[in-house]
Amino acid sequence: MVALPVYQPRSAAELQDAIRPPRAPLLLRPRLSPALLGRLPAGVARPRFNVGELRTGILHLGCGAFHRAHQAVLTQRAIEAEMTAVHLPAWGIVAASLRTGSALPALKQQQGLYTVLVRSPQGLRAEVVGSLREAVHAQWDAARLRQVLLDPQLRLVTLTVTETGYCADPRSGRLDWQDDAVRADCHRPWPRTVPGLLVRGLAMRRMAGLAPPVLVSCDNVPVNGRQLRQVCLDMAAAQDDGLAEWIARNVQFPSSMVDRIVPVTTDVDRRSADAMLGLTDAVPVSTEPFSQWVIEHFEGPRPLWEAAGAVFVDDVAPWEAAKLRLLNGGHLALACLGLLAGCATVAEVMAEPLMRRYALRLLIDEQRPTLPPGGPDIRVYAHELVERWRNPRIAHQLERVGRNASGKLASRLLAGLRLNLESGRPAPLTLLAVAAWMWCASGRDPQGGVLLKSDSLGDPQGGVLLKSDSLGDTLGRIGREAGDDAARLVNRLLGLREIFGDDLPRQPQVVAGLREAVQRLQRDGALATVRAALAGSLDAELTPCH
Ligand code: CS2
Repeated sequence: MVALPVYQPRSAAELQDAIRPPRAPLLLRPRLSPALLGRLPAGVARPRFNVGELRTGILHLGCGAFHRAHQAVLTQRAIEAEMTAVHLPAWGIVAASLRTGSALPALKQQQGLYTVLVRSPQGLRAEVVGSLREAVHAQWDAARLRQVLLDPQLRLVTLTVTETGYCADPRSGRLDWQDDAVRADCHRPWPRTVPGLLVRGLAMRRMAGLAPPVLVSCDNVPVNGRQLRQVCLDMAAAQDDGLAEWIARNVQFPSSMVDRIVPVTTDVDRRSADAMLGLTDAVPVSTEPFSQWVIEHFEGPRPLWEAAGAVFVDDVAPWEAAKLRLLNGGHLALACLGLLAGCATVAEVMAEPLMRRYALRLLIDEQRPTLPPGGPDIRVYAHELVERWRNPRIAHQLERVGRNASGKLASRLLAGLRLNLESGRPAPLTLLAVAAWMWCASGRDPQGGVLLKSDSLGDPQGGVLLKSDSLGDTLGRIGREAGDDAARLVNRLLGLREIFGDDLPRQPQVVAGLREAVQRLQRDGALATVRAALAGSLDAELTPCH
């Protein structure tokens, strides 16, 4: 017989804790799992196929909430549209986490199942997704990932790894050899960066005589397919010229534009999912009703995504530019101005009529003229966007939207600014957004608002946007050195070539416009500055167009 250790409480309180019956009946709800799908209430949508029978054909890199609320949902619908009584298309997804992998244990426990909560102003609906068949970590489960990369059935690799995942030098678009992780990947037994992993996988398939998968980027990066191709070719060329040639000849890298607003999952979402399912789901995702995917045509087998609403086009560029400059550019502007105004979420900012006017004017007057033809109807899109941002059921944190803002500015706000300057069009609202970022990036907030509400009040490093920025240390130092001197702050930040290039600091109207806007933000606060910037602008075009 094994002698069990005797439990000896150290105090009466500890004894009470130890013998108290478990409190929350919620915890007694069984975990969501394939075996329990039949127990879901009628109102909860679920996969129409037997998830246990679904074979995998897609590897997805970046197992975050966005992928689970977007491509995985469209893939489920595509499978359902194509399946017959005797055929289940093999489009299950293996999702690989590259970083924290915090959702992995729960996803593994739930055998890949999770709930998508669709929140609209009218209410909430829930759908259980079963297209994600396996969740792995790119490092901890390296042996399994190797198997997946060598699976002859693997046809597609999709990616949501954020801008930084491409390891590209922002100025040249080439692989950034200054990055230690990139250099190390050429020698490591198992790579860590995205280009490193992809090139290793492609090399393995070439050696094994297998066809390469199609690599589909789903990140908010301009011409994302071309960007992905470039970093993969650079990584391959550093290892083996033959491999680089083979990739250039054989691998397709279609660009794609993805769109769906997906805030970070909160306890409220977990409680909503549990209540709707009658089961416990530790990793639901919450999102808006809108969803869009525009993909460049490519050859080879793929899910019937068009049956799920995806659109295939010859050229994604106009769609991508519209999405990046309107949605993501607008988001960034609202995040910076909103944080300065003491708001916490996009919906809170948009509840303010003045900010709705600002958003529409920014999108229609200043971003629209910079967009190439061939994409969406910009006026309709802009009005729809404002309605999406107003959705009071979506708590999209400004801090999250502004995460790593220094890496987002160029494609989202500065690209349009440059085109406006070239055509001699003034862009005061764009400059105001950039000034708001500068003021946020300085880590200072004269109103003592949200910007410094963190633990380090009074410390310029405490600016919420700095914590998450890859240039956070540099920005914090510049902010401290500039103190309250707006002109100095603007000059020093404009000197960051990786953000502003060589051209913008040389444009007198940019320097003067930014200085004036930062001074006003500093003196009058965000809302008064926005009001002054809008004074006199005509609202004729702002009537909704349906
Ligand atoms: C946001 C995006 O955080 C951000 O940068 O602008 O995540 C945005 O919500 C999505 O691109 C919407 O499709």
